[in-house]
Amino acid sequence: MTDKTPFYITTAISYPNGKPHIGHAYELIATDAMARYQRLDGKDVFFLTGTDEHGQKMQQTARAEGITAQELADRNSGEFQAMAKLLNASNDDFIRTTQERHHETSKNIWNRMADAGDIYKDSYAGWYSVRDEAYYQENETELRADGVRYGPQGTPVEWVEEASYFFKLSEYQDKLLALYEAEPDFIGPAERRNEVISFVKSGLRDLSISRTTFDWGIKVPDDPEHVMYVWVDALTNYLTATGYLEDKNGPRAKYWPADVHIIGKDIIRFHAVYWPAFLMSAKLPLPKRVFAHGFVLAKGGEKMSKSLGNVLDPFELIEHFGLDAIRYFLMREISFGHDGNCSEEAIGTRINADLANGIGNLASRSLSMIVKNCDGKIPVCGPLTDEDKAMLAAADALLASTREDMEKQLIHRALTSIIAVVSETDRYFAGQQPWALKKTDPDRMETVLYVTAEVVRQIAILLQPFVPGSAEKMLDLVGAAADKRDFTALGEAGRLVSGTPLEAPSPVFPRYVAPQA
Ligand code: ME8
Repeated sequence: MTDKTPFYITTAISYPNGKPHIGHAYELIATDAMARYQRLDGKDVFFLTGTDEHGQKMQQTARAEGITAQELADRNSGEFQAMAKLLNASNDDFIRTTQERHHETSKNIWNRMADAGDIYKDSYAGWYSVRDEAYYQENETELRADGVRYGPQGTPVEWVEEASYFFKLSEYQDKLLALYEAEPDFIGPAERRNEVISFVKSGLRDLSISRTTFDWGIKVPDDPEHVMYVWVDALTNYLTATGYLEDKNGPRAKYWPADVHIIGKDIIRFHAVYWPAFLMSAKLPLPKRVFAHGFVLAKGGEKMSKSLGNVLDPFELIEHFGLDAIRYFLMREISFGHDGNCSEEAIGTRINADLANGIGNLASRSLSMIVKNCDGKIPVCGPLTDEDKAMLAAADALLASTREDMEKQLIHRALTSIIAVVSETDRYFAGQQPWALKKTDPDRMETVLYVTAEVVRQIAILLQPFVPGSAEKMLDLVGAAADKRDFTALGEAGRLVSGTPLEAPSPVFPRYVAPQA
C-alpha cells in the first residue's frame, strides 16, 4: 500500500485516421512533463493516453483506403504507440476505444444516464461535421462562396437526418454554470473558461447521442440499430481506464476523478460542457480541471497543411534535432495555453541558446574544472560568502516556484525560471573566476566549484520532467546518487557530498549546426 496522494492526468485520445502529427506529439510531451513532475514530487501518478477509434470519420477514411475501420485503427494506433515510445512518454496505460473494457464502461455510463431519465428517443435533423465529429447549430455555420457550408472550426458540415437518442443537455445549463462559478479552476486558461461560459449562457439544446446511418461504434444497450455518438464513448475513456464504474475498490479506482484532462483548444466544448453533464447525470464525481493548450503553428503563424507544404513531422524532427531538443523547444518556446510557432530555424536558435550554450556549457565547464583541479572528486565546500549563499538560495527556491507554475500548467514559466538560474550561475561563475583562484586561493576555488556543481545538480533534478534522458546524464556526471534524484533531494537535503568521484564530462547538449543548404 502506498500513502502517496493519487494524481490522474490524461491527454485527449487521438483519432487514428492518419499518422500522428506534431500537435499530437506536443500534447503528449506536455502531459508527460506534468506527469513526470508530479511523480518526482511524490505523487502516485496515473498517466493515460490512447486512441479514439470509432465514428464516421474513421469509417469514411477506411472505406476510401479500401480497408476496414478496424484495420485502419490497428495500423494507426500502432503508429501512436510507437510515437509515445519515441517521445519517451511515461504513460501508465494506452487505451484503445475498441477494447472490450471500454465497450463495457461506455454501456455502463449510458445505462446510468438512461436510469437518471436523461435519455430519450427522437429524430435528429441538423448540421454535422464529420471532420470534427460535431453537431453544429445553423447559426454556427456559414455558406461560403465555394458553395460549401462550414462549421466554426473551418471544416465542412453536412445535413443529417436520422433516428437518434438524445441526452437532456438543456437540463444541465444551470448546473454547469453553477459548477464554473463554484470551481473557478475547473477550466483553464481564462480565455477558454470565458468562451465556455458564454457558450453555455447562450442556451444549451439537447444533444443527439446516437447514430443510425453507419455502424462503426459501440452499440446502444438494447437497441443495436443505434451506435453511440463517438464523443459519448470517447470521453468515457478516462473513466474506463480507472475501472471506477465497475468496481470502486479496484486497484485503479482511487484515481477517479481525474486531476486534469489536458486537451487542445478545439475540443474544450466536449470536455467542459458535455463531459461534466454526462457525469452529473450518471452521478459520478467530476474531473477537477480541464486545461486546453493552444495549437502548434508553422513559421509565421500559419496553420500547418499539406497543400502549403509546411507540415512538420515529429518523427523527422526528432531524427534531425534529437528527442530532448524537441521536447525542450516545444515546452519552452510555446506558452502553454496559447498558440505558438514552430520552425527548424526557431528550434536551432532556441536549443543552442538555452541548452548547448546555457546549461550544457555550464555543466561541462564547471565539471571539467573539477575533474582537472580537484583530483576528480567533488571538492570541499569551505565557508560560504554572501554570493555563494545567494546562488544556492536561488537554486533552492526553484522547487516552490516551479511547483506553483506546474499546478497551473504554466510549463513554459517553470522552464523559464530554471533557465534564469542557469544564467545567474553563469554570471556567478564568471564573476568568481575560479580559474584565477586556482593560484591565489585554491580552497576558495574549491568552494566556488562546489557551489556551481551543486546548482547544476539541482537544475538537472528539476529538468528531468522536461528532458528526462539528458537530465539523467547530467545527474550521472555530477555524481548524484541514484536514490537522490527526486524532489526530496532538492535543497539542503541532497547537497553534493565532497569526495564523490566524478568522470570527465562528455557533452550533454551538443551544439546544433544547421546543414548547408
Ligand atoms: O480531437 N497543435 O482527436 P485528434 C496542438 N479524438 N494540438 C493539436 C493540434 C495542433 N496543431 N492538432 C490537434 C480528437 N491537436 C478526439 C479527442 S478526447 C476524449 C477525443 C490536439 O486526433 C487536439 O486539440 O483530432 C486534441 O487535443 C489532440 O491533438 C487529438 O486530436
